[in-house]
Amino acid sequence: MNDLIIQNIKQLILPKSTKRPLKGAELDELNIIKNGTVVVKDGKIVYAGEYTEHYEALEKIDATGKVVSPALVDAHTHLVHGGSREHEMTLKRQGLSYLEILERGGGILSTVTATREATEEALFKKAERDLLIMMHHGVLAVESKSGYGLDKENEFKQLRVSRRLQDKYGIEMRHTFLGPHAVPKEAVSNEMFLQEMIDLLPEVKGLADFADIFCETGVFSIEESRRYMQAAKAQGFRVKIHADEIDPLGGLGLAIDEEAISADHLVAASDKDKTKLKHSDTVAVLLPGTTFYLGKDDYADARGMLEHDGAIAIATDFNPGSCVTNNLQMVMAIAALKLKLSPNEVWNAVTVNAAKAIDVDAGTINEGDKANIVIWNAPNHEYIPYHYGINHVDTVLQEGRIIVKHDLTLQ
Ligand code: IZC
Ligand code: ZN
Repeated sequence: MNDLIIQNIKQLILPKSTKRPLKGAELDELNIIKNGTVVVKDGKIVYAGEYTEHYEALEKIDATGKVVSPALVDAHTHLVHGGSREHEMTLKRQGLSYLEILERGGGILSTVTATREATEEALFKKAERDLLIMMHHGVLAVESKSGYGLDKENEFKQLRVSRRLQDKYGIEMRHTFLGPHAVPKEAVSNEMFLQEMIDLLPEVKGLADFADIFCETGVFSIEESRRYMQAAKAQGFRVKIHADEIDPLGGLGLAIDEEAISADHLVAASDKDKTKLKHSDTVAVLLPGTTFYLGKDDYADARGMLEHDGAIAIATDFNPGSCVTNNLQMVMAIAALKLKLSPNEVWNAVTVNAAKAIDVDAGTINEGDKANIVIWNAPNHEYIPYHYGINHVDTVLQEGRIIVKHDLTLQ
């Protein structure tokens, strides 16, 4: 006997199961079934498709008027961090830029101080709360970066917290070592600090899946980033890069040359680098919530990247400085409005392609997949990025078990 059947689904969203990320025009293709049915047994999908009465199950959920989709994937977050930076809003109002705040020892470096000061337990509690908020918003696969320790003890502390969260909640997670995220005050030189981080890589191997670097003016150069990525690959890591977020240094081209699993941000990526996407499976992870939060007018050229047959994904970049939201639905709205993505493109970008950007088996609910499912309080898939800034989740099922149920009843 099956465990669960979800019946009368107004729109059942079924992203394609593929080995490679969806590219270019493929992102606008999404299988949407009217009056769908989903059947679950032993935590896995037995059937997802058109209405049928062929199956029986112990439990039944009536999804009349609702959308059902795979749980979302947040492919770029700085989930584990100490403190907060609300005081920077005043500095920004006074006209200081993100990089100017960092140059003055604020920004990332103030989060480094708070993260170093926090006990592992305190960091765990804070990140746990933020992870639960993500799960309440329909996310069941998360990438989580270090990068606020900038020394062995504290980078490892962040990565341990990240792994403990995965153990506790059993969700799909990938852990990323971002030792070269900034140059700490005590460093003698960029060069020596980068070498220190490279020397940590063999030991990081047991804790992290990916190695990442912040390639930006005043942080790490293209040459330094190449050196780090090649050293990480030699240690068996897949690599990622924070590339062309503010200045066009050429990080996208480097990522493609080094066969990075993803290149993230890309607001200032050059046209020449964008054309290279055509022959690459490196996923361009776009973070439009960050552009919005930094108050910029120019967003990443998502349409251009798709025209060049690129693979794109969308993520929150949740962090305490440049994008302080862990609501991926909000970022879906910004992607629709500012990156000019169609609803189909937005959904593929936060499910199947986001999963490819972090190499997790997630983002689809086709036969045999884990039953990580969201039932949405929305009449169609376009509605979710349209009615922005709120949580549309009705129910979240993790491996077929209800873990979140929202209603608007007052106490
Ligand atoms: O804490 O500001 N861009 N790293 C690179 C960040 C944003 C996170 C932060
Ligand atoms: Zn980031």
